[in-house]
Amino acid sequence: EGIRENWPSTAEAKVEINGNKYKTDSWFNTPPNIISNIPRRLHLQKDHPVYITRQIIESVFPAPTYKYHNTFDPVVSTHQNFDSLGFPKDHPGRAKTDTYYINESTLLRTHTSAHQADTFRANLSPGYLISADVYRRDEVDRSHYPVFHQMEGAHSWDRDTVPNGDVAAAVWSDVEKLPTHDTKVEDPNPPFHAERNPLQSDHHSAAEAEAIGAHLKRSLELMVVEIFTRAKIAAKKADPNFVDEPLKLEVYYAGDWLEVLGCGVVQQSLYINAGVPNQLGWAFGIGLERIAMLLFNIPDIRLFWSRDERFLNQFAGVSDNLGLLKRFVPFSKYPGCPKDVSFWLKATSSAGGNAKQANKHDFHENDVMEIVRGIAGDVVEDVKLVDQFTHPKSGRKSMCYRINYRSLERTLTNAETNDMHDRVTKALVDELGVEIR
Ligand code: FA5
Ligand code: MG
Repeated sequence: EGIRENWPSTAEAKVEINGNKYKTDSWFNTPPNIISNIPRRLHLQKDHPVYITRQIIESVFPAPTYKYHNTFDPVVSTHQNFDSLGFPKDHPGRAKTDTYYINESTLLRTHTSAHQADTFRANLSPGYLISADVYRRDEVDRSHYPVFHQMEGAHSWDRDTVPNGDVAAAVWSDVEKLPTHDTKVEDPNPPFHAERNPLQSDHHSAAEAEAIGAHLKRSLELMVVEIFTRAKIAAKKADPNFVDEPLKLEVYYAGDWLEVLGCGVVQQSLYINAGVPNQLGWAFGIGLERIAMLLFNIPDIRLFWSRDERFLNQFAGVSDNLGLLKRFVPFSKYPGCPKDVSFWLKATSSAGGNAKQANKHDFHENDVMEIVRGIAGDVVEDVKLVDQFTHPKSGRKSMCYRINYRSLERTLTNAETNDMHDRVTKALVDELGVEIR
C-alpha cells in the first residue's frame, strides 16, 4: 500500500541501504518497493529454495579449490558493474531504463560479475563462487523479477605457478580429476574456434583455450547433472560480452526453453586490468531462481518472495537433509483478472501536426513495468504488449498493454483490482505523459 509514496525526488536527498547513507542525484530511480527487498537476501535464508539451490551448486564446486563469497554489498560503482568488465559506454544495460541507480556513479549491481575484477585481484583461491541478490528493471512475467539471485563461478590458472609453465597440461590434468558422470549432453559447439576471437589469440594458445573450455564444460555438466536428472538441456551460442567462446545454457521446462546461465573463457583484458595478467580461466553466471524453479517445479518467480507458510513449510528441514528435497505442491490457483490499458504516446517535441515529429517518442517499456510493479506489487502476474499501431494521418503511436492481476495467495476482489488498475492508469498519465484512449 502506498509504496510509491516517500520516494525521494529532490537532488539533495539521501537514501540508506544496509546501514550506509548515499547521496542521491537526478540519476536516482530506485523505488521503495525495491529498497525494502534489499535486506531479504533469500540466498542466506535457511531452507529457502534459493538457499537450497545455492547449497547444491556449492557442493559441486568444493572448497578449498573454490572459495564462497555470499555477503558482498549490493551497492556498487558503475565502474565495478560495467567498466571493469569492458562494457562499452553506450551499452543498453547502463541506461536508467534498465538499471536501478542511487546516483550517477553508484547503482544496485545488475549481476554478480560486478565483483569479478575485485575477486580476481584479491586472488585468494583458484576458484570462487559469489552468490548475491541482483537488481534489474525488467519485464513482468513468471520468470522475471526485479530482484533475483545470481551465482557467479570462476576458475583461474596462473602461468607463473603451474608446473613447467604449461597451462594446457595443468588444466587437462585438473579435467582428469573431475568426477565422471554417464549422462549424455548434447553439445554441438566445439570447445574452441580458431577463427573467432583474435584478441584472445594474443594471450592464449589454442591448446590453452581448448583445455579451459573443456574444464568449464565438464564442471557445468557436473552441476547440471547434479540438479536436473530428467530435464532436457541445450548449449546455444550467446552474444559475446566479456567472455570469449560465450555460451548460454537453456533448459526445456513447462513447454518452453528457459535460459539459466551464461559462461565462457574470461577475456584476458579483465585479468590484466585486475592486476593479475598471468592468470587465465573461465567464468559462468547463473540465475538461482531459474534453477530453483526447475528443481522444485515452482511455477512463478513471485513465490520466492512469499512469506506464506503454505510455501515456506514445504522446504522445512531440507537444508540439513537434502534427502528430504521434493517438488513443490502448488496450493490453489486463484483467479486472474486481466485488464487492458490503451494509450497514445507523448511526442518528444511539440508535434504541431507534423507526422514525422509526432512519431518520435521517448518511451521505454520497462517504465510501464515499473509503474505496474510499484502499484500492484506481487499481485501482478504478467504485463504484455498486446497491440500497437501508428495512426496513418497524425503519425501518433498507440500501445495496448494487458495487465494480468492475480494473487498467489488469495482471491482479489473486483473493487481492489479496479482500484489498482485506476491507479496504474493515472500513474501512466502522470509519469509518462501518455494520453489514455
Ligand atoms: C549475466 O548476468 C552475466 N553476468 C553472466 C556471466 C557471468 C556470463 C560470467 C559470463 C561469465 P545474464 O544477463 O544472461 O548474464 O543473466 C544470467 C542469468 O540470470 C540468466 O541466464 C537468467 O537465469 C537470470 N536472469 C536474468 N534476468 C533475470 C530476471 N529478471 N529475473 C530472474 N532471473 C533473471
Ligand atoms: Mg535479460
